[in-house]
Amino acid sequence: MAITLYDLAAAEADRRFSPFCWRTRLALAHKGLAVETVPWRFTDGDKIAFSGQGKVPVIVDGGKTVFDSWTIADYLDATYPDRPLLARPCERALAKFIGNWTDTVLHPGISRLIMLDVFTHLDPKDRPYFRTSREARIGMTIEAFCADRDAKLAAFRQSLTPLRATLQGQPYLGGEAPNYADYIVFGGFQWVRCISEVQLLAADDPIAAWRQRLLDAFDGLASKAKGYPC
Ligand SMILES: N[C@@H](CCC(=O)N[C@@H](CS)C(=O)NCC(=O)O)C(=O)O
Repeated sequence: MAITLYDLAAAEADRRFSPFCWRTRLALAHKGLAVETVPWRFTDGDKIAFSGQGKVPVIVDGGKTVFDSWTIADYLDATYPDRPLLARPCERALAKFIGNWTDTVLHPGISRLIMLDVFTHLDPKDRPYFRTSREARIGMTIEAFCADRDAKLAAFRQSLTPLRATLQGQPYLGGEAPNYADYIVFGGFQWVRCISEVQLLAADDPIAAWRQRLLDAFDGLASKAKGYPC
């Protein structure tokens, strides 16, 4: 039986843009597990109330409900040990750093470039909630937060130096093949591709070559998803 994934959607039900849900999508694909996704919007709290919290991703696997992308990755490795996402405890420990860097450096940098694009793509019923909750967090309007995007892009690209230097010397963060660390970081780039026309990376950036490898992975799962060319 397929695993059910509650997956953040924009106004168009097939525009799936959550960086956290993309981690889980790729983790499920890595395992070769069948998935059925359910589009979920920010104001659909009641649809995932059974999980006891209010954020996606949430998966339901038979009788088991699991939420939080990291907990889901652990669950998948424990339950389906073939094709591990993180093969050894030291790999998992290093992936924790990657996750924290992604959540506290990469995602905030991306937010300043695309939060307005997220807002304009949302279902109208989600917009007041999104504006109020995000503006309380950032302390200004979404429009002010995202102003002067071109000027911010150069600094954002510069902030990717450690990622670029790593991917100059190896095809994936996991080495010769992708592991969950790759999916964590890639989720951020896929968030952008699904919701914004901004060109995050120069064409000759080694990070762009890595992103393309992951867009092509699993029969083009990420590249076939609704988004913008990059
Ligand atoms: N730590 C969680 C974060 C999940 C998360 O923040 N999900 C967002 C979508 S990208 C969400 O559901 N937000 C609901 C809200 O802001 O009300 C994870 O890794 O799964």
